[in-house]
Amino acid sequence: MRLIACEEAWSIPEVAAELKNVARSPSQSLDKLLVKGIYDAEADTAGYGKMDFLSGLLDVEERRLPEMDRCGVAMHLLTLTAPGVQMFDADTATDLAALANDRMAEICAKYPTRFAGLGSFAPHSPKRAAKEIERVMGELGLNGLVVNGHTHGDYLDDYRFWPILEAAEATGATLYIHPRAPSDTLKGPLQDYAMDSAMWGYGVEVGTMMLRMMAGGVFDRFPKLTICVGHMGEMVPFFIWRINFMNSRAQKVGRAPKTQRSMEEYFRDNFVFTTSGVEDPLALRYAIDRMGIDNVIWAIDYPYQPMEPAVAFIESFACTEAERHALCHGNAERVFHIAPE
Ligand code: 1WB
Ligand code: MN
Repeated sequence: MRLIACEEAWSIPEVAAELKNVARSPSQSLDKLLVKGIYDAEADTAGYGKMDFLSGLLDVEERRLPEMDRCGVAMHLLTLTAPGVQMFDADTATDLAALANDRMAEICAKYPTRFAGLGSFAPHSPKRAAKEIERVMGELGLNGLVVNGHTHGDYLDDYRFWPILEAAEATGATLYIHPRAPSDTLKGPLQDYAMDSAMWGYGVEVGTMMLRMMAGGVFDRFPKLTICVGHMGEMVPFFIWRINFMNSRAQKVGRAPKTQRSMEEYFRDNFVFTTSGVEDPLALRYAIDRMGIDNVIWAIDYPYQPMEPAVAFIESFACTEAERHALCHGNAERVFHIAPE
């Protein structure tokens, strides 16, 4: 079975160097803990810890490809890893997104059956972002887009980001919303016990973004927009009944705007999600039965998650052949414009 892994983190030295500057800046962002741990070898990370991910992020040929071969992974859909360019000023972010997109396109051109990629853009410069999106989906021939949570505290339901959503919809680019740590206004009680990142904070951050977009009517304005999220849907599939019920109540009493479709319909029609970092067969079975097999895609989350257990998880998952086909590559090919074999 062709295995296409759809949330595979990668970076370039220029972005890593700029993140090292962020690590040494006065920023109070919750992301800074992680940025210090990964990008600044000399940083004092007492109470947080160093994390040895950088070499894996910067590498394609030396370790990643051989490990893909060893584990039977046909393809990685690469993403410039979180927080991407979103902590930089708008000009630096715009330039570094373009540079990363160029490098990514080179890798995909060199290994067309092994790597596909999602392009980056600077959300804080929406008009230039829209131009870059056209380049990503046109000239560069990449497979979609990625954004990492909020940008300086702003979420994608804000009308200032409409040029970006418009360009994504017009070019047929699926927009992957990958997590970063919760924004300054959301972070309060998430700062302790390692709750800032993958254990909990990331899901709170992206789940909040998803609900703001659904309840804010984004998909009435951009009905053909497809959003992908990771981590088994960032908890939303497990809460969709209550989200749906309570949003409908909120609409009746005027606490939320009237929308053309229900929250459940938006989630079903405008979202797909991957299994990244959630290797739990009960959660996957529920997600498929609840949201439909067309909406669920396999991913590893390399190098944050090791490849081998993620492959063992999907290969041992009890499902029909049609479901396995959809999970392992069929849905990825459809959603990310990857040529079938
Ligand atoms: C981790 C996971 C760190 C992800 C990340 O930093 C990202 C982690 C950007 O496991 O610590 C991720 O992509 O899920
Ligand atoms: Mn990830």
